[in-house]
Amino acid sequence: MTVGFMYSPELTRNILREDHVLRPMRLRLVYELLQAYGVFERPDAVVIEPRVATDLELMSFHGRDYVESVQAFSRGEDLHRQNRYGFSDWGDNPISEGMYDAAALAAGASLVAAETVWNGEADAVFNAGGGYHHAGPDFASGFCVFNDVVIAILRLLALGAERVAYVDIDAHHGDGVQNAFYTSNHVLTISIHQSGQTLFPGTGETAEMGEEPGVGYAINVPLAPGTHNAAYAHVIENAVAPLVRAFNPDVLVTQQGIDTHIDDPLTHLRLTSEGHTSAVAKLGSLSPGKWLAMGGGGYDLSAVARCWAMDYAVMAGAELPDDIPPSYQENYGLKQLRDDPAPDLLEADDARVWREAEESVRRVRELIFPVHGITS
Ligand code: OKP
Ligand code: ZN
Repeated sequence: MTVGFMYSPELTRNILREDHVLRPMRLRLVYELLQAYGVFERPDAVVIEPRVATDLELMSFHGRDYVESVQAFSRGEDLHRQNRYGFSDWGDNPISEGMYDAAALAAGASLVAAETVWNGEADAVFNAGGGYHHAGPDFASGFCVFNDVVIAILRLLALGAERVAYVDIDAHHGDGVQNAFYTSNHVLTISIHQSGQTLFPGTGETAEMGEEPGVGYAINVPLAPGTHNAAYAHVIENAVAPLVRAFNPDVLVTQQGIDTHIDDPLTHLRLTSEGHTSAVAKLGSLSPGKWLAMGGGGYDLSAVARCWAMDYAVMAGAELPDDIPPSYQENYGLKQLRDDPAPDLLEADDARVWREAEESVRRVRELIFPVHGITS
């Protein structure tokens, strides 16, 4: 079992705006935590250097005009045109110097990760600095400039993959990836998220299920605010896992946003490290031996550092003791790797969490399972 971790200090540098909630230094926290635990001393745990994606590679999904515009904006040119492409000084997608290079490097990292997994040089690779699932062909959205996920999946298909399963456990709906493959039956997209009724980007209802010939190959599992480990495990077990098994993918791609965490400032889900890593472990058990894992959202730095380090440990089969190594404790003040159990919800809130989770499972089983010949 060889497991890669995409890393270069360059991936941690681009500041979107001083007050922006997405802080690229979070990736360094993950890397240094794994290093402090000595994980990279294992012969099977390898750090892989990313490269910058070329314009041509970016244009496998994005329009030429968009790619060239992002390049110009990044140099401070043509800024009066930025609003057309989803950018604004005050909003989710501000323009920063070096934005193009950072987004092209994130996409290049996902390409290297995809190629490494497809070639069999590694059984699994984690590109924690990727997972920009909202970007569209001609616009930036939700902190995402280039959709490295779509670009990586397109590369897998070009290399010969016939079936790619994409499972997105970020708290937000993976709309950009879903839409890119909405009419395809070669890419199964599954997104589990806080319902669009209460969270950006507002989409991701169970009724969004793909269009010919992709009907039944886009799956959405919306969840109520307050959703906790137990309800989350229930939907993975009863809606997601049977579909991935029946689809029998050549490659598994996951987006492991950790903004589902109870401490995340942007969402209202209540997962702890236990709920998140159990979900990742379950998904990993469905991998056909080729697993491309990506990061995604995650805006509480402690949750990001600890949970993504644990994700990589799951992938590499490494046991991490709960006591965080002293060197890391001194630098960042984190002491304990795993979260304590979350406090219980009020009874009425818990009832709503279960009702909505069960309703989403029921709808997926009713609408989607028959397409895949799963009887339940
Ligand atoms: C990105 B990812 C209203 C606020 C919306 C955007 C959140 C993007 C999340 N304009 N904020 O999926 O974690
Ligand atoms: Zn998110």
